[in-house]
Amino acid sequence: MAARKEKALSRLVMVSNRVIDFGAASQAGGVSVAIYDALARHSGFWFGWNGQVEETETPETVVSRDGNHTTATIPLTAADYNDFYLGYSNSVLWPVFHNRLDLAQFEAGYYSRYVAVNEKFATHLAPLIEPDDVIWIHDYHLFPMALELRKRGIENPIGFFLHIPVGPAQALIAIPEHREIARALGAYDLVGVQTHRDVRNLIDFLQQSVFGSLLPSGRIRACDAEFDIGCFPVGIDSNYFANSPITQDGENPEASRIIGIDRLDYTKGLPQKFRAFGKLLEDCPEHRRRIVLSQFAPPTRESVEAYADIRSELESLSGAINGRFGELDWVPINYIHRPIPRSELRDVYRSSRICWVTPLMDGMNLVSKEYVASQDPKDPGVLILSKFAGAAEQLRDAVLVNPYDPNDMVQGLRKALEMPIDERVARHDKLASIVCKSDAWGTSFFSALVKAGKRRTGRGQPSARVRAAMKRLDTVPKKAGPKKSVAAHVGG
Ligand code: GDG
Repeated sequence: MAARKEKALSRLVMVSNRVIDFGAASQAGGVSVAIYDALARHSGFWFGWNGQVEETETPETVVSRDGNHTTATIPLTAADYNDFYLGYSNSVLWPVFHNRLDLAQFEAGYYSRYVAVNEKFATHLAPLIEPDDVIWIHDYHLFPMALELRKRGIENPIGFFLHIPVGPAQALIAIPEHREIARALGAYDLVGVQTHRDVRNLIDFLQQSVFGSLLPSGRIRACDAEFDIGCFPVGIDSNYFANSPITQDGENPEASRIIGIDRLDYTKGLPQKFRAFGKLLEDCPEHRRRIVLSQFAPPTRESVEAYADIRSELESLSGAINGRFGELDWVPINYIHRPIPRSELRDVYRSSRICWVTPLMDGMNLVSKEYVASQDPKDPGVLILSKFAGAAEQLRDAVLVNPYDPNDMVQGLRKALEMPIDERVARHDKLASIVCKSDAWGTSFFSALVKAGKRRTGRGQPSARVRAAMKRLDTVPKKAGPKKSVAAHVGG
């Protein structure tokens, strides 16, 4: 009811680094999928980079319409692409937030271009904003966007959602510009993250970097600003995935398929998966010829060195395992370095006996939810899920594994392969009931943002409520415990 009213009154303005082509056959990437699904439920438009590199510092905003969807896009320059996208976003923020300080390139001096592209986005977006719009910024590329929009006079509610995990505060404060990032969060009304663990880590980071504190109201005070932090686990359009006519193992009754679908990223635990698969074939000869691992790993960010390394590591691992165990009529690993068309996704999920999801750290992981939603409830497959995926906080009835531990990975795979039908059905029922509810993600973030926006009556002019909260701040113990914050901040 409330959501319908909001739809009639306010436009939802989605902003992300990359706007996808709605007509394209296959789209790999969880952020685009999540935004696309949320925009199907709200009127509004999607602003961001069109994926083109053009040498103009003063590009025009191109507005286009495709069915019910409207996009407004600009190109980036080669320097923007290099320093903002490949550089600061994906060689500093991405590895650090995934707790991979060893891969972060702090020395490269990408930060000024990172801020400049955020300024460019804000300059092009600000004239498109109407007074009742609700603005929702996505992901680590755009931390400073709200600050830049505020500088341009935008007073609308602005929310931020971080799709990636929040690594430990000790990792985040290694970023030379970590105080600027913390300060940028203060320009939002609501900051959403995927899990309770992320809420705890983010509050810890704000406390350590800019002496942020948790107010009795449950809001956060940091850098002269006050805002909400909430946990909003991203979901999927489960109805779309539930409608597949394909049955289990329909294509190849001789060998059960274990499916993996991951962007080719070093956070996804793919070498660990391949090694564990080889170990299972070694340790349990009875499973040889009876299973196939089909791993789709579409390329991503190939100009970043760490991504080229993972590609060659996987090629060599799959080659070695296939060479060792393969036979004339059986190839154990089917490794496909291309995207699978979205139209084929649900049938592939449904016809696979197991989905094996092994990230070393992941914000949520939509593949795990898509697999659950695609199953035949009477004869469902088994989800094996890394404990370190955000989805593991919700999907407790998956077979949970530690991707760093080869023995645990092999045991998890054996358990899934040998699981009796009644246990598969019981686990699937519980998982499916959670996944079905998860498509309220966009609506719950939107509603929380509208509420958070109402609490603010003007920047620099604290409302009576904020003034009261600031007074009470004196009574807040300096080290407010994070446990309380988690209970106070569960959103969707
Ligand atoms: C980020 C966070 C968070 C993948 N390969 C193909 C393909 N995909 C689709 C999947 C799924 C999406 O892309 C991947 O989403 P994930 O959540 O698994 O992972 P990231 O891309 O890393 O997403 C993640 C997410 O944002 C949302 O907040 O969950 O933690 O890292 O929808 O189906 N789609 C097609 N072909 C492929 O080959 N068509």
